[in-house]
Amino acid sequence: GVLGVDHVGIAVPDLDAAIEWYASTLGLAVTHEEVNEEQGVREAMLSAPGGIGGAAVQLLAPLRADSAIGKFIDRNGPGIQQLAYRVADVEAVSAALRAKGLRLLYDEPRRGTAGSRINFVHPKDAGGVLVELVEPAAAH
Ligand code: V0V
Repeated sequence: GVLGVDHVGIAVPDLDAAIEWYASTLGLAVTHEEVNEEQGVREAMLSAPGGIGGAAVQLLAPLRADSAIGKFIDRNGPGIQQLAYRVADVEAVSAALRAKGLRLLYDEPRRGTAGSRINFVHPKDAGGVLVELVEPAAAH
């Protein structure tokens, strides 16, 4: 099942400007940064140094105008785009939600941040929230 909230994803037009804003305003630090070509994003994970270790903030900037984040910003402007729940087994949770009639966006999990495996529930089947399921890469 769901283990907790992993991260909150925020669509931003300019990743470097957003990283600077979160650092200087809220004191959040980047723990991971990468480009995900398949998802069309440049993304950064942020957390509070010495904080409570809660959910991360994921800043998502579009690589292309026709990407999910590009379209989201076009339609809504910058803002919260998704809520990601951590799961131990993304296939099992996806199957359980499909069995309840929810639409999962992918037939098979795709690659997410830091080698994780991800899928999404369509926002129209989740109370208007784009729900991501994220199975982290195996601990090493
Ligand atoms: C669209 N809608 C949303 C939404 N995006 N509602 C809440 N939150 C969002 N983020 C609503 C929209 O206002 C429309 O409502 C309706 O859904 C449109 O649905 P659609 O035509 O089926 O789809 P699109 O073209 O608007 O695309 C939405 C979806 C797309 C969710 C299908 O964004 C997608 O494929 N997302 C999954 C991939 C993704 O988000 N990648 C970026 C993050 P009305 O107007 O009809 O009422 S990558 C990531 O998170 C990584 C790498 C990671 O965490 O590791």
